Amino acid sequence: MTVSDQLFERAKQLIPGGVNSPVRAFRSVGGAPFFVKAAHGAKLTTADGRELIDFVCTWGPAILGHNHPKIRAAVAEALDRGTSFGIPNPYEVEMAELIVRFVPSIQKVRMCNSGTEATMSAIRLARGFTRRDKIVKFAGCYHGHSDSLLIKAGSGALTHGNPDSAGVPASFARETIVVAYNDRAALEAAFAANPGQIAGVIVEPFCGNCGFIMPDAGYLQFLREITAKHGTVLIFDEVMTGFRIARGGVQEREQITPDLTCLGKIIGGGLPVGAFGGRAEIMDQLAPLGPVYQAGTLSGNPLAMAAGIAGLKLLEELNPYAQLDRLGRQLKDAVLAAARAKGIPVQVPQCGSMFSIFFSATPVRDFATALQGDAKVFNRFFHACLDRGVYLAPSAYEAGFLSTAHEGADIDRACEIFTESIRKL
Ligand code: HOZ
Repeated sequence: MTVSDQLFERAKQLIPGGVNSPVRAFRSVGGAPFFVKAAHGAKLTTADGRELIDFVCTWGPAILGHNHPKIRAAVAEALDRGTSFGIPNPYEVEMAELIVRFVPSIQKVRMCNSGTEATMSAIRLARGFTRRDKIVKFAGCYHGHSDSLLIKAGSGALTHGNPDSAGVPASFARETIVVAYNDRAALEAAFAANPGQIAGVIVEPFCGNCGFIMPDAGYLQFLREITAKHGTVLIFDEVMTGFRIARGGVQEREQITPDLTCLGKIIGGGLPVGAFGGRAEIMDQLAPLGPVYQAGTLSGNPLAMAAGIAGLKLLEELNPYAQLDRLGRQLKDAVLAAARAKGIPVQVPQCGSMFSIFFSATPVRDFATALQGDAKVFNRFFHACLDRGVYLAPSAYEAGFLSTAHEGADIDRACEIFTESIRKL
C-alpha cells in the first residue's frame, strides 16, 4: 500500500469521502487520490515521493508556480508581526489600492475569505441594492456552494452528478433562474417572464467550471446591454479568471464593465481569500454604510493580504500574459496534433493559461455541448497522463491551469506525455 493509500484510508474514517472538497476524491476519473507533501514551481511532490507536472495549480492561484520565493518571503515577513488582528491592518489598504488599480470596473472592494463568500455576498448586495429577489445564473457555471447558486452548477456538483444539491430549499431555488450560456434568446425570455424582478445576472465571463468555455463574439456585450436595460446588476465571477486571463481579468481583455466583480484564488497568493467589488454606489450599500450585512473575522487577514499583494506586484512587474498564452498554445497544439494523428475527435478551448480537453467532435459552447464530451475517454487519458507524470484536474468538467513555472523542460515533457497518452488511447 502506498503512503497516499494509507492516508486516504485514515482520512475516510473521519472526513466524509476522505476529502475536504469533493472533486479531490477522484470519483469521476476512478482510482484513489494521491496526497501531496510539497509543491514547488510547476511540480507537486506526492507523499510517496513522485514528482508530477501540475496543471491544476491549486485550482488557479499558483500562476507564478507553487511556493514562489517572493510570496513566501512576504508571508514570512508578515508572520513576524502576527497571524490575525480582528481590526484593520495596513495590508488591507494596499490590497484594495492594487485591486482598484488593476480591475477596471472596481471602484470599491470588500475582502472576504473565499470565492464562495464573494459570490454569495455579491448576490445579497445585488438583491439589497435593487430590492428585487430573483437572480439569473447559467447552466454549468459554478459560483461556489451557497444556496442560491447551487442550481444546475458545474465543477464538483456536476462531476458527482448532483448539479442541484440536496439541502437547498425549493423556495430558495425558485428565486434562481437558470439559462444556457451563450443563448441570447433564453436570457431575453427570462427577463420577459420576470419583469422588474431580476436583481442580478451572475456569470463566469469565461466559464471554468464545466470545462473551459469561451463566450461567442459579442455575448458579454449583450449581457452588459440587457442588464443595463432592465436595471439589473451584472456580476462577473472572475474568481478563476481575475489576474489570470489578463491582469484586469476578462473584463479588461474584452472591455466590458460589469457592476460587480467577484475575485479569489490569485489575490490570496495561495492563502484563503476572496473579494467582491464594483461600482461605489452599489458597494456603499454594505454595512456599516448601508443596510446589506456582510462580515468576517478573518477577512483582510494579514498573512493572506501579504501573499496576495506580493503576487499582484509580481504580475505587474513580470507582465507574464503573452508568455502564458504561448505556453497554452504549445499545449493545445500538441494535443490537437496527437488527436489528429490518432483520429480521435477533440476540442481544446484555450485562452492564455486556461484550457480544457474535451473528447468530442462538437465545439463546446455551453453546458449541453460540454456534456457531449466523452468522459470515459477523458478518464483513460487522465490516468495515462498521471501514470507518466502529468496531473490534470480529476474531472472532465474542470479547467486546466498553467503557470510561468511550466516554461522550458516541464511544458516540453508535458506535451510529450499528452502525445504518448493520446497515442495509447
Ligand atoms: N471547486 C473547485 C474547482 N472548481 C475544486 C476545489 C478543490 O477541490 O480544491
